[in-house]
Amino acid sequence: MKKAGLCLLLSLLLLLPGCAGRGPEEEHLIRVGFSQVGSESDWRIANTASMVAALSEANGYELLFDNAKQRQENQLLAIRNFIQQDVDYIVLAPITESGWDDVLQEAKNNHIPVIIVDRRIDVADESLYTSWVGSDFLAEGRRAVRWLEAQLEAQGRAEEKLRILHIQGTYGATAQLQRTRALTEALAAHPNWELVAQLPGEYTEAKSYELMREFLQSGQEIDVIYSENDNMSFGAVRALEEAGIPCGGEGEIMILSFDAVRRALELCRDGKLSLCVECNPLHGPRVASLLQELARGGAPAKLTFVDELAFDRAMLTDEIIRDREY
Ligand code: GZL
Ligand code: ZN
Repeated sequence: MKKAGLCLLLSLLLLLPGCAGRGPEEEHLIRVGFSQVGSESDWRIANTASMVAALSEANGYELLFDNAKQRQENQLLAIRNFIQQDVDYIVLAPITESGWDDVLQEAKNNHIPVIIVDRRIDVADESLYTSWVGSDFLAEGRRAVRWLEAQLEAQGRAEEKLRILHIQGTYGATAQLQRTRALTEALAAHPNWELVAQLPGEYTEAKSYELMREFLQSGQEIDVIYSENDNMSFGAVRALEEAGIPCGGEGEIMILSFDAVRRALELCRDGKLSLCVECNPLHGPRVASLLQELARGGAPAKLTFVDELAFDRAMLTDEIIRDREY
């Protein structure tokens, strides 16, 4: 091949995307595209902070971050953008379980491994993602039900009628599907438990407050609120207080809440919430170790579940609350 042609070929190679325009020191950064659901809750804010801190340049990453503002179409756009930018890895926190097959097939066609965090995805081909890390949401729901059964037993109310208001998270999110399933199982097991209403709170304080105010105008009596995240519980507490209806005390409405963010633990310690079921958002370090293993050519576990607890007032101290990371 003529010398000129060789130079031309070499100069073209240098223009390939992914290598051009980056200094030598940047070349060794692992480029990660992270598509986040939104910023709908304290949990989500803590999850984002954990991911951003772990995938820092100091730790060897170039992080491309996208906040989808709770809209799946924004996540699909973000993933296609990451593919265009030829990232090394894609991390997806999916808003709902369905709708990911096509875009993840495009990532696979471009040899970009995908890690799923938090909620699950329901795809025909499980090879479309390399690993998932998150919570066992069904176990979280069953933890709440077991606690409630024990409380009712202790109060001699196990056979009494129990009127339950169910505030649900974003429909189709794994946390919603599985926390709801735990309550559905419990309702089937306890004929004296009655589901009074289900409110679509979308995991936000504002939506839950609005729906709770409307519900309270119906005058329907309730004994328990099963609220699928803390921010929706905050909205419900605000509406109850405005209506002059007490909660958390002896014989008052019991609120069972999920996430156990600091504000919720404080409300629990102060007697407003009855149970806080932990859902750990600190997935950053776990995702970073999965990426490191992939970068070394390793084969990380397909599923990694995080360990979680539940807190009631009897367990909570100022020290526990102070030492919490979120
Ligand atoms: C659970 C996560 C849920 C939280 C909510 O892992 O998907 O989404 O429970 C958040 O606070 O909005
Ligand atoms: Zn390069």
